[in-house]
Amino acid sequence: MAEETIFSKIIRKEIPADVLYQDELVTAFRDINPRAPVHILVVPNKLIPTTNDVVADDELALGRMITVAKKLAADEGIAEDGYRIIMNCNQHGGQEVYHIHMHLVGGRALGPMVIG
Ligand code: DGP
Repeated sequence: MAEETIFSKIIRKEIPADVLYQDELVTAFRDINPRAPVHILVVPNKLIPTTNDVVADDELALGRMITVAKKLAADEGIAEDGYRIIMNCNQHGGQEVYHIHMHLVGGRALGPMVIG
């Protein structure tokens, strides 16, 4: 059984967060440390620690994450100019919170993808 992270508490509304969207599969909230004018995290409600742990049964939630990101990009007014979607995995991917999440980042020109 994977260990819960702060994101499970946000999903259950046990700690505050700027939640923009929630349904039976996913939750979206603003990143506490935004790297751009728009920086939203879209997470599955189910605890999946990393993308290595994804199974076929998760495909509905993972697809929902994309459609919710698309909706939020439109709501935030960044759809036309564009944005970036990022998922980090494990140490080399720079993952800090072990509950998979999609970063939706935009609101300025982000430049080429940097691999540091
Ligand atoms: P990653 O490096 O991909 O695991 O990104 C984790 C992100 O989670 C990071 O951008 C900061 C954000 N984050 C961490 N703790 C909290 C929190 O308690 N609330 C919110 N809203 N965001 C958090």
